[in-house]
This record gives sequence, structure tokens and C-alpha cells, in this order.
Amino acid sequence: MTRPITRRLVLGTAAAALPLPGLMRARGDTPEFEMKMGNDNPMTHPNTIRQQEAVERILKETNGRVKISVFPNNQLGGDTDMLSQLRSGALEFMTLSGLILSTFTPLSSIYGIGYAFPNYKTVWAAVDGDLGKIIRESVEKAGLYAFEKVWDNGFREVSSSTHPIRTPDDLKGYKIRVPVSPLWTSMFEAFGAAPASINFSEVYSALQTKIVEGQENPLINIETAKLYEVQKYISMTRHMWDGFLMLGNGRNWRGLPPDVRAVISKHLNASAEDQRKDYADSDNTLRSVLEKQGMVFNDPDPEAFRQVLIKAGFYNKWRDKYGADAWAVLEKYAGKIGT
Ligand code: X2X
Repeated sequence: MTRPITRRLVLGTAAAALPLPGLMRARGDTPEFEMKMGNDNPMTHPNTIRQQEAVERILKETNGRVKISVFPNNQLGGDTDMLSQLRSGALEFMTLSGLILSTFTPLSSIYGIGYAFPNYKTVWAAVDGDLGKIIRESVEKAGLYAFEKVWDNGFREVSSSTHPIRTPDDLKGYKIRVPVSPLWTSMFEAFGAAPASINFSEVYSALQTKIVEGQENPLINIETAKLYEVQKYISMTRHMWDGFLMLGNGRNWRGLPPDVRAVISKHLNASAEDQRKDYADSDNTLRSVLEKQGMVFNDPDPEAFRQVLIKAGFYNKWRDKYGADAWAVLEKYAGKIGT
């Protein structure tokens, strides 16, 4: 009997095992370092494309010594599974939202505070500056390594199969999927919603089977994961910004020779910059693309939502959790938050 060709197999073959003829040191040579990189993004998502590009450059520049295989689209498991693998050393690299990582490194969710950043200029100043620095330090203390450049995961909007979110009241009792992270849950509880923590790997089916009514993500994730097939409305709440930290297992990373680390860092950091441009370029066109796919958009007033978070004590609670020093670093870039 022939094995059915599953989606997983097809993706695995395409992404993981592309031989790159001509780049290996010599015919028959095996790479000195073989490592894996996981992500939760579809094949067509800029993360996958740019990570694939980076590992090809790394293979080339090291003359075949360093081979990193990219496993996109949760092929290695959902985010929390991949994080366990990363921590144990079964996985060498992955991109992960700092908010999901925050179960281990509480500070790494700080940039995701609702309505903290008004625009990308302040986001990049913060995560490329001192805010990124204190986050990376906290990640290293937890035994992982965080590369200097954070990858974009966009400003987030709420999608729904039942009704558009026009005012904060529309979120009351709203069954919404959020990623597995205390900050996300806390924020949607502050809105009075009923958030359910679900890994991205399960989001499509959770929406399809109506376990939840909606979810929240940047347009590019809604588009590339085809969530428009199982959602009707997109409300441009822009309630927070999220990024992907490029993480490495700490022990493995420190065990690599300095020259190898330098080449890997150079290309992963450069590809993060390219990926940021991909997000920026797609930002203007995605709304009309999704409208053509049948999505109905509305533009609620963000200030009304921010006021609800203030009244619910959301900002005070998280300021206390992160501490005054870290909060001051956030405000250095974002301006006063929660007033
Ligand atoms: O899980 C999500 O919603 C995603 C894809 O945006 C993250 O990785 C945080």
C-alpha cells in the first residue's frame, strides 16, 4: 500500500530537506553542524520564506559546515511543544512570541501591553534599544539565547464569525482564542471577554468547529493561515503589537565555535530586517485582498478600548508585575502608558 501523501509530509519535504547542490564542501561530506529551526507560520508567510533564505546563506557562507533545516507550520508541534523541545535541546532554534515565552521569562511579554506603542517607529526603537536588551538578558538567564533582531508579528486585529467588534461592549462574554500567555488572557479578561488559550496550530480548527467565535492576529497571519475561510468580520482594533523572538537553546548556542555563531547571527539578524520590510509592504494591500475573500472590515475607536483597560486596572496590575524599572524602560519609548 502506498502511503497517503499528507499535508505534513509534503510541507516537510519541501521545507526541510531541500538539497542545495553545489553548496556542500565536497560530494559526500556531511555538515559539521546540523540543526533545526521551528516556527508556527505557513509556508507562504514571510517568517518561513526569510528563515529559509537565511539558512541557505548560512550553509553557503560556512561552505557546507552549518546546515540548519527549517520546519515551518508547526510541523514539530505547537508553540508550547516547540518551546519544550527548545528548552531540552531537542530543537536548536525557533521563533516565538515573547508573550508565550513569558511563562518562563515574565519580562519578555512587556512589549505586548495593550495600546502601548502608537506606531512602528516606537516599536523598533524599543525592541532594537534598551527594552530589547533587558528582554534578551532575561531570556539568557532562563538558559535560552535571544538573537538581537526581533522579527515582526504585527499590530493585532480581532476577527469573528459571529459579529463585528464595534465597541468594547461587543467583547463582553466574547469567546475568543488567544495564544498561550498570561498577558493575552489578562487583557481579554479586562475587556470582559471569555478568552481561551489555544496554540496557533489549533486555531483554524477551533474556529471551524466554533469552539471559539473569533481570534486576534495581524492581517498577514489571517491571510496566510486562510482564517478568512472560517471568519467573516475583521475589526481593526490594533490593540497591541507582537514580535517573534528568534531563540536558540542556550547550551547548544554557547557550544558552537565563535566564527559559526557570528555567521548565524549575521544572517538571522539581516533576515529579520528583511522580514520587517515584508510586513510593512503587505500592510497596505492586505485589507483589500481579504475583502475580496469576503471579509467585512470595520474600524473601531481604539481609545474606547484603552479606557476600558485603564478602568479594569489592567495597566496598574502589569506595572506592578514587571516592576517600576522595566516599566520606565517601556515608557521611555512608548510614552506614558495607562493614563
Ligand atoms: O499564535 C498566534 O496567534 C501568532 C501566530 O500570532 C503567534 O505566534 C503569537
